[in-house]
Amino acid sequence: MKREIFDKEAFKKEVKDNVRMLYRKDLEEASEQEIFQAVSYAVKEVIIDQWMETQSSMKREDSKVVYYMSMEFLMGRALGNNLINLTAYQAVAEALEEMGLDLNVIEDQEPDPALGNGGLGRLAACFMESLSTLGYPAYGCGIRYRYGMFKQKIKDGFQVEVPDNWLKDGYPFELRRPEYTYEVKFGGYVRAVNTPDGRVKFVQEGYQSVKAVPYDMPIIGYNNHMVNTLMIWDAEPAECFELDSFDKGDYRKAVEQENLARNLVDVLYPNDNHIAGKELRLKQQYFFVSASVQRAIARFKKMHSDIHDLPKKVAFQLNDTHPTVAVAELMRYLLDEEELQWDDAWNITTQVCAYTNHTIMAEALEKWPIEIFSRLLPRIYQIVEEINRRFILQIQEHYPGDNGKIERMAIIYNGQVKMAHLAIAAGHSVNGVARLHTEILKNQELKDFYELFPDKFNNKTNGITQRRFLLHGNQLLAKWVTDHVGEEWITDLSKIEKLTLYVDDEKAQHEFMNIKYQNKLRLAKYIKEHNGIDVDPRSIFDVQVKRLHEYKRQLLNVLHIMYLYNELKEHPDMEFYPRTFIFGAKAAAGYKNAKLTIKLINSVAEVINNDKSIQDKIKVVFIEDYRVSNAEWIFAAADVSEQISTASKEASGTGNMKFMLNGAVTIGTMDGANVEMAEEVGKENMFIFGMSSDEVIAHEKNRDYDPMQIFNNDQDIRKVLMQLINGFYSPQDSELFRDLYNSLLNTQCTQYADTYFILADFRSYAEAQKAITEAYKDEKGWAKMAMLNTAHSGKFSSDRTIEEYVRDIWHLEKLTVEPEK
Ligand code: 26W
Repeated sequence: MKREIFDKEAFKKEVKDNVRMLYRKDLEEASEQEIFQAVSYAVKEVIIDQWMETQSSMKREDSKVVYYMSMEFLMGRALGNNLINLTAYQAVAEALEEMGLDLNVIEDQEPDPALGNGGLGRLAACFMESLSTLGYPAYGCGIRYRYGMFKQKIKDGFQVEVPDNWLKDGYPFELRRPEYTYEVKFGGYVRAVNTPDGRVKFVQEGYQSVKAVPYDMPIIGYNNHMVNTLMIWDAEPAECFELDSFDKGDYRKAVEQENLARNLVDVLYPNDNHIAGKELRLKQQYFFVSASVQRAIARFKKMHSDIHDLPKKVAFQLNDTHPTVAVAELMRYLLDEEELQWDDAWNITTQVCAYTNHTIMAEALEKWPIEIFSRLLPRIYQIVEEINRRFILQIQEHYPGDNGKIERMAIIYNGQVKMAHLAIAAGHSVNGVARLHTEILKNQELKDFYELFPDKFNNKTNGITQRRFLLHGNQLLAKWVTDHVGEEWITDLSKIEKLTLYVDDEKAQHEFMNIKYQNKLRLAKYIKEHNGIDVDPRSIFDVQVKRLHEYKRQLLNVLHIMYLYNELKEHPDMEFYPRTFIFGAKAAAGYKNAKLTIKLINSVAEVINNDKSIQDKIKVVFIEDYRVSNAEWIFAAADVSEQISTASKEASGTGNMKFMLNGAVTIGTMDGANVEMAEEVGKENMFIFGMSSDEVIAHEKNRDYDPMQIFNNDQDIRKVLMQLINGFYSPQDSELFRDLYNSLLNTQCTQYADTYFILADFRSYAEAQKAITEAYKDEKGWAKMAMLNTAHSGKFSSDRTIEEYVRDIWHLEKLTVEPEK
């Protein structure tokens, strides 16, 4: 079936030519970075053909297109995955080898495009890849931040943030498209103008404008010639003479306008689940949304004359509330440019827009002060006011006299514009990202909205792409799976279930665990190189990698390690199976307790790793700069996956799925998608602990949780917590970890002590950890459990998720792209 896309000799020549053309050098003189560039341009040659073919089929078929709008796309490196999806990885690896080059080393030269924080951004990247693989026409719409997620350095155990200048050597997989430049306007005021035909037109005047220039990146489908486009927008200054005629000659304004463009897309906000409420962020949102809406409509209008047909050809998916101004921008366009009546425009807008919610954390809900919103986006604000006015009428009609409803549901209230309310009122679909999360939205957080619009609510459990997280990230296991069940799993992950046939087969068990061992060796080598720590690949690799957040409870994990260490010291002869606890996490720069938790992990590591008396039974490793590229290796090497969020707080989680696919066994709470994982693999093949989401929510309502009681009654917990404030892990400064101690016990410091129920779940967590050790000692039993996890991960492919979005929300048709003859 596979057509050879790469003629080896031609490819080799191309690489050599590229080195000459780009750098005026021979291969022997070129640096590794230069070779990466040359190889990438050679690959881009092939991509370009398929990209153009895809564009022509889209035009020919006049396909409906989804525009996935997201402030974040956490793409990770492209070269390796592009080769995988072109089914050219082996061929290129061989060609390079013949030239004396190592593809792995070349891949490692690529910057890790990190235009996202964590789960939400990586989900957007997985979705784009699945859309292409499944053959659905799509554009990703985002921002080309000049600096992505910061690089993390650990200095003296503390996180230090270093700017991520990912574009410094030039990025070979992007394409500047100046022909699709649009103007985006900020500020000024709105003037009502009477038109000769007796209508009123609204025009924005005295504004500052910015030019939005898109860069396209190819998103390659697996073995199907389909290449979709991620368009990310750069801001360029509009020339001074392009100042609104009203402001001609206003020098100060011209300079301001230039500065606006310079700063606009400088940097990704590195907060996850916490809103900074900064004016620049709202500017970023409107900037990329306005440009994307303009490009989508221009594309539509090339082929269609009746704007009422827009919903037949265009879907906007809003990735959380961040791009929600899209609804008002679309309304503005339909009202002001197309001169439609309100009801007509509204009808089109609701059919086009749909919203995904990714979190119930109160501090992540976007609200903008009216002052900022109306000053920055005067016309958009007018439109939001009108949407709000009509929405309130609708509420009053439904619930006469119920002012509570208005208070809770209004889009504009108490001096703020509530973006989630706007998204729900203006879209035809609201979805959560795992079943439990969607239920919590319907029954708690968004209850009022669910009552008013029951039909809008639906669930789309997240997924991940098996092409990156198994086929590329774990090539040994990928090959083994293919040898056992055929290669269908690559595009239909449900087929991986056939592995269940082998779970009792000793040979298969042995091979499976041996592959895990090889991957552990690879990670151990990485840890040695980066941390200088020796870890034993035969120990249990117990891994928690994700953003650092109190609700994710990295603190529970460390406190438990501190407890285990105390146990070992008190009972030196106790039976203890060696464990390596591995962490990776970035903390938002201003998030004190998160940063202190990183320091605590490193301090605990320092003490334990250097205590000869425990004979290396516990090792603690903090992997610096956790990101997509090292994540692939980490998932492949994990025995145990820590998914220990306070039940009800983690909307879905997607790391949990990546571990499962790679044959790690989960220790977790009944939260997010863990619930559905347990359903697929069986609770007996996971280690479930802790309070249920109902219990957590009940305690929060009743405010009847008292961690001090646990502290007073449980000697082990008490000892561990005292070690936070007696200098045991910080001999130079015994007060160093006081804030963490306080967060657990002191009601004066936080609103409630132990907001995330760490002490409440501690014992049950420790029990589950003990059960893991017991299970691991049974080699065959463990191998079977690990294999069952891989075998039952089929549901968690983003291909399945995308098919559901297509079926229920977007209604797209598949496109076939014929290879050029
Ligand atoms: C700056 C404010 C802000 C607010 C929220 C930034 C980023 C967010 C995101 C919603 C945080 C996020 O990434 N949420 C995660 O989304 C994943 C994909 O759906 C889920 O798997 C995670 O559970 C959820 O935390």
